[in-house]
Amino acid sequence: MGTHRRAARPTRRTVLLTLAAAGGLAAAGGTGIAQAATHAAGSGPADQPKADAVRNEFLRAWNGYKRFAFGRDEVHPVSGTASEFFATGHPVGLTMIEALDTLYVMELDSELSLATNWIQKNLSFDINANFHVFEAIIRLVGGLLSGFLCTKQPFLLTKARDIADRLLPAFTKSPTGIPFTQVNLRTGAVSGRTPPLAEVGTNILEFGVLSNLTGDRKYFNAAKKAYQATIDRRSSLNLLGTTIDVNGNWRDGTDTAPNPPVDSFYEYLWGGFALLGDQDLRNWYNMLVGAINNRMIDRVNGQVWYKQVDFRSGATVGTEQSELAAFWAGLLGKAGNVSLGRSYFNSWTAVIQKYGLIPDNVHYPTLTGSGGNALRPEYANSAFDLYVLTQSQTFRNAAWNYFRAMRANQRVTNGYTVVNDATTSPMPKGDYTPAYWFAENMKYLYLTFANAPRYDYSTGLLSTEGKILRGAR
Ligand code: DMJ
Repeated sequence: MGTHRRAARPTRRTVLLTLAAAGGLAAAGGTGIAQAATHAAGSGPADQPKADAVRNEFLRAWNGYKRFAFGRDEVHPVSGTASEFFATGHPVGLTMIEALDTLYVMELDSELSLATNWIQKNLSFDINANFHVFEAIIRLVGGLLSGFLCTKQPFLLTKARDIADRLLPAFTKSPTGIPFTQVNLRTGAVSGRTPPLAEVGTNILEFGVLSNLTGDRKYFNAAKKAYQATIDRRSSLNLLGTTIDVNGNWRDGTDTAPNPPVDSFYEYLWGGFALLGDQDLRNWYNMLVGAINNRMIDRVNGQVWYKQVDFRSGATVGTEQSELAAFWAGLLGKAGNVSLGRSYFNSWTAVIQKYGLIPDNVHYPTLTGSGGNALRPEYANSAFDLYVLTQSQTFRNAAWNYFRAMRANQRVTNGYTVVNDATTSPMPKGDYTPAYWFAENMKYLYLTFANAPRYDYSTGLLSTEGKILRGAR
């Protein structure tokens, strides 16, 4: 294998996806999430110069990782140092695991071999340290699974199963099935009794795929039980709080969707239905997101935002939006409401037009941003989702503007870095490339422009961490 790159397939792989499966149930009322609609899912013809530009920048940063942090979790490209994400002193080569399927779709095959060889020879999860369950599932289980689905190398599945088995006590030791937040990978000791909702639900894709690949339902069953235990405790408005303890008691009274730390709880209801065909997940998505869209949408100056509400009374308690919520635009589209997804995407585009990069937080009534920019992928994620659904050049243009702003403000000699303040000019640079940048930002951008032959745009499905869980070819 080499880093030689085949020409992108000229043919457009387009199929009419009937999204009626998600449709009908919540269409009443205008703000329902699922409309009986069909959309052409495909890539459109490649925009090769832009795809190449993205791939070159990925490779430049990957070389920075190899130079300063090979075998470590994450790179600090300015100082030329490295650090661990999960546990100090216990590297798991996180950036390599996160990058596997990106290397695959970019056809960087010699780099992919380097990473898989390192994983085969060096990666062990027999670690006497607490690992964060949610992060380990989306990054490590998901990364190894997508690596397996791309390369078919069996040891990647073996290692995915190994870490999943070590994480499973977080679910099985809970009285309700709502997971503890931390597990000691060697001893199985659990800790952390109050997960936010994203940490409760963001596992059914990885665990569902693992169950399908191994024939053992215990992974999927644990994930679904956690969802069921939480959704059973919804309010009479069909809204949820933010944090719930392992005994099933709410620890706050605010529904903050689609912001973190609840964001991907909802993403995985739709994704779990789309990938695994589970009808309960579809019905839960429609019920909960229908209520969110009916009660929490706040239209300000023609823009769509989501206010925070008391989940029992529906009373407004906040008007903030996290940058991470930008993924919601694509989710709405995938689940059948392209029109609302487009509107919400436009709100985020207004933030980009004002600041260049999206700051961490936005006070949306005045469109005032605050904070840095952690090289996050959510806007590019939605641009990709909406582009695939519509093939509208609008979303390719938006993705290109996002890429150009990132290149202008966050590029350093050996890669890319977070910035500490995204509201000033120039933006003060930090010294850190999060591993998810290799998994998400650059994959979404590349797939948006490339018409990549190794990705099936008509059936593809990516996890919350940008892992290809269906559609590798
Ligand atoms: C990623 O780890 C995942 O997208 C997760 O769901 C939330 N945020 C980060 C990137 O911003």
